[in-house]
Amino acid sequence: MKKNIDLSRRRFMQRTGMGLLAATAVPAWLNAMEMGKASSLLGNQPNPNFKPDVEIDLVAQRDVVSILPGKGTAVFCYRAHLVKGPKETVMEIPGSYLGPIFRLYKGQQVRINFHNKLPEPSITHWHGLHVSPETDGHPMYAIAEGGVRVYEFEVLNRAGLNIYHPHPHGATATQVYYGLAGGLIVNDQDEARLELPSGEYEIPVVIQDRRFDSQNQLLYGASMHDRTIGFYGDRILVNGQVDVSMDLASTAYRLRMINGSNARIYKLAWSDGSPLTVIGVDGGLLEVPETKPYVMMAPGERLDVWVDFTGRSKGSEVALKSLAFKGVLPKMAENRMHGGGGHGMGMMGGGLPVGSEFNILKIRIVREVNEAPRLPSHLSSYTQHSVSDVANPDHPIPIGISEGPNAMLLNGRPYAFNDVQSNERIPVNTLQLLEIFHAHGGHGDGGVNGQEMEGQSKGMSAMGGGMNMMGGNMAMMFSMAHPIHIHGQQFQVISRSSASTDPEGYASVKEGLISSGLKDTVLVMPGERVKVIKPFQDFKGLFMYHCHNLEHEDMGMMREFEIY
Ligand SMILES: [Cu+2]
Repeated sequence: MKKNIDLSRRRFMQRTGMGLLAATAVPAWLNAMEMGKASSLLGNQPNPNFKPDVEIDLVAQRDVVSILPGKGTAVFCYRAHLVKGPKETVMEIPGSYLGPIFRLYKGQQVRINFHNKLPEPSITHWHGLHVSPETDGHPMYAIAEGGVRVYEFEVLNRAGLNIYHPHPHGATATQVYYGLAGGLIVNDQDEARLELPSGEYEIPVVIQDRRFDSQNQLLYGASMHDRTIGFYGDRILVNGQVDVSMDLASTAYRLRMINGSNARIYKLAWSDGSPLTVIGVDGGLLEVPETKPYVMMAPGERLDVWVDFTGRSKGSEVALKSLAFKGVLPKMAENRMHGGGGHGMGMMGGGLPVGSEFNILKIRIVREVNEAPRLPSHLSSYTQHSVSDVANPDHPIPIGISEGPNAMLLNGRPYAFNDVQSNERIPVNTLQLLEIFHAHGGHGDGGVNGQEMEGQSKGMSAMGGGMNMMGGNMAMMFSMAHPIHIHGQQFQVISRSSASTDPEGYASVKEGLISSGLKDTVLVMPGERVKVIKPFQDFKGLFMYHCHNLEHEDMGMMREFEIY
């Protein structure tokens, strides 16, 4: 009975959401023009010819929120106000430092007025959205305190879960760490037809790790070691809260998961040994559901997980865990973490070593329901490309990872604005093959073509003399896993070579790497080579690609493609 009410409410919400799309848009530009007169738009005037279906004021500001018992925690956070559009566009997560979840529909015209009220420059990137370079949150558009940037775009993406977060060069890691991040859901008609769990049965699960001092304040250290392996917290937060326990019903749920951590990689599994059912990844629904014993999730990645608690009795509990694994850290750091050499805060990731086992989220069944929607056997259709479709089947665009004590590089070069190399220039409206690999990571075979070798040798000398002497074994000591994120349209992972530098570590994560679906962030294990096919359509200009270990990104493991 309850279920029927929920289902009809769900259909109603879907109808109203979609219905507003068709309704005549009332221009909101008058309102925006008023703002322009009143404040400094810094050349970012709204376009009077742009007719938004949705308009949001988004503010990055300081706040104090309650995370631990006692004293409040000072944070940076996104707060939003819906100026125009369906009510469900902005869904607050009560009490959280996380920004509200935005819910947009494919085809909507969206205007977001971003106000920076932080005491430092910032800019917002829509991780996963296919938008123009001016709208993508490139670091060159960072605005100072008091500044405004107006984003106007059409939602071109298919249904999926995306992220909004800061992208100022050199300060992304700290701004995200202190709280700036939010989820951005896109819905479309193909997805709506599946009638997946929605409303209270669709739950955001944003996973992060943080460290607190004795005054409940966020601790962030950026020692050389922290920068090299990334910064790890010793408390796990879900949706901005610690020790989260959710009271749910014995029915099916859709968990919309984001790894919003700076550096931590999770090996997600259910505590009772049930397999995980994955229905979607970064770029939306898979073709068919996949069941996995566990799933690896790196910073910047998203997962759409189906879970059905039917048959569980009231009072029963299950936890979402991260299981033990190895092989993602440089050998030197991993030995130190697991070697029992102490638990110093700076060196060990606090009391929660990377790859250790811990609970993320407890779920308690508090209501028995005897019905659940059925998991669809077919979820979505999208164009699946093969190498014969790409413009460059024999010359993949290289993304060569090189890491050293204080030098995190791509294709041998640190990030520099407008430093585009010949192999980073890509003609618009083409489909390209890209190969991501460890340039010094074990095979000793370096690059894939001459262009990349040229870049690599420059980078090697930039790192200082010692690195030039590195043979395969020395390089392996620094080799670690990197989640590589490419801005713009999602890509297909078409092949992964099995990593040979650390077979034991690789075996502990291998079954949890998902290669199907559309991705924008892919975890590349030490020694691994990953080939992807990515479209570069519609927009010319500069688009970033970088490591989504945010400490690495800020250290310069970031480059840009110029689409021409
Ligand atoms: Cu990295």
